[in-house]
Amino acid sequence: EKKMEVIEAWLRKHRLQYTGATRHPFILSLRDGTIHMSSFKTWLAQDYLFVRAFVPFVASVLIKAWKESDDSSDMEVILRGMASLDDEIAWFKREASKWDVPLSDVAPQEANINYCKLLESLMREDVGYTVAITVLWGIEAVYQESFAYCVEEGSKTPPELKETCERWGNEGFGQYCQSLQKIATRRLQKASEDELKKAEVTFLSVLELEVEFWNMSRVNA
Ligand code: HMH
Repeated sequence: EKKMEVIEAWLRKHRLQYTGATRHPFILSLRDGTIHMSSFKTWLAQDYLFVRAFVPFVASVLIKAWKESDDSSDMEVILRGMASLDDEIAWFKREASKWDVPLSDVAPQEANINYCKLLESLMREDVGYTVAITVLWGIEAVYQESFAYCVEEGSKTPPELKETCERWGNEGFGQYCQSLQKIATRRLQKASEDELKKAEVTFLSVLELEVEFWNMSRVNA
């Protein structure tokens, strides 16, 4: 009998938290077309700031892969993900100008600051590759699962917001998340009890921070 993979087991154990992060009211409103443009604009500006902080985090995971990984293809997966953030930042700028969202004077809100603080703490040298790659998977997987829900059959997402959903809901991004999950699974299989615990706790923090992040865009928030 095959032992259940670590991530598979976590997703069962923390189903509620995972669903909370991937089926948030913001995403439900994007899918059913009731989203307020002010919510979307808040998310857009805050996520632009988040992605700028996310780049150095991904770079730190790349460095850990180079130092600690037993498989040279890990680095290539991470590098591809990092490279696509270049295009992503350009997309945020275009999208923001389309909606008249001035990116130059947005201030990060508390939820965003807290999330970026977690990223920064994980960039430290004493945080191992296993924890870091697991977190990278978790962060990307939440967006993939969330936006993929908005591109499914039956979604009533407004046409002008479809491109946003496609960005994280497309097949290629799904494949990237699968690759990250495969790497994380491989590493977690060989991890110590301490590393496993730290990875699980940090994954749960990511889920909470994602919920808080979506909450910023609540009407009257
Ligand atoms: C808050 N989580 C947040 N923003 C993102 N862009 C992603 C995950 C995926 O990159």
